[in-house]
Amino acid sequence: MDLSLWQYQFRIIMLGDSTVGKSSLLKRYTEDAFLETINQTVGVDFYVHFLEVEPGVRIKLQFWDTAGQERFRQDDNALTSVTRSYYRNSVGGLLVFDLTNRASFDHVKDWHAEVCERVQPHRVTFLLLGHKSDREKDEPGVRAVSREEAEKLASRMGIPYVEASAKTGCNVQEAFEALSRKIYGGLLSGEVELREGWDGVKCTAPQGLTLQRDGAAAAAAARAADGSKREKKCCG
Ligand SMILES: Nc1nc2c(ncn2[C@@H]2O[C@H](COP(=O)(O)OP(=O)(O)O)[C@@H](O)[C@H]2O)c(=O)[nH]1
Ligand SMILES: [Mg+2]
Repeated sequence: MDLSLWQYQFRIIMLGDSTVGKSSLLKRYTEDAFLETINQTVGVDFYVHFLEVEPGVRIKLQFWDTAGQERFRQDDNALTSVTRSYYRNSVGGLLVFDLTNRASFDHVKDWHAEVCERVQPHRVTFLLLGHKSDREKDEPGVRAVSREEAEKLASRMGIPYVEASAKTGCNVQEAFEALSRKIYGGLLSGEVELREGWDGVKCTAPQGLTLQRDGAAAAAAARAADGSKREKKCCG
């Protein structure tokens, strides 16, 4: 299959404190690899992955991974224009915290609020990911956030919650695909709109979108919603 062929491109931002494992998740999803000593992200990294959401519908997922906003967020005035446009031009956001790091969980609502505010009046589709689930097996008592608590926060924000590990690969694909399918469902239902001059979603065949909306929208939205429930229970 020709890798350059795609119908939609979704731009997705990785959000969360430093060292929660954002880059590792992307490396696992896009290259199926894990490094114990991964380089700290400097500036902005891009990762790309292709996903066929339904037969014949190929999505180019473009992930933005930064260190920039982690460093700048203490001082709002220092936010670079790059970071601002990076938020504004995203359709999806993966909110990541480390299950063994309480502070990273406490900061999730700050990341969420900050992005929601910056993309006004538009909306970003989120998924909450509790990361490093592998550590629980070898280190009893290392978990600092219970599943119930994380699920409660996710439901308050109205978004799905998944626990995953870049180290073992558990639920990584499921998490990225649940988020992508949710965005696709929103696109078909009209909740996510294509906008002139906006890079959150790009479409190579706008008339194709109209046709699909008329024909298969309900079925595809249902499939997309179903995809978000597909978390495997392999994380313990
Ligand atoms: N045990 C465990 N460690 C992880 C996992 N993912 C990342 N790490 C480690 O956490 C550290 C920070 O990861 P990194 O991806 O750079 O985090 P980022 O700053 O959010 O991009 C690195 O030492 C990784 O090896 C995981 O799933 N399990
Ligand atoms: Mg990083």
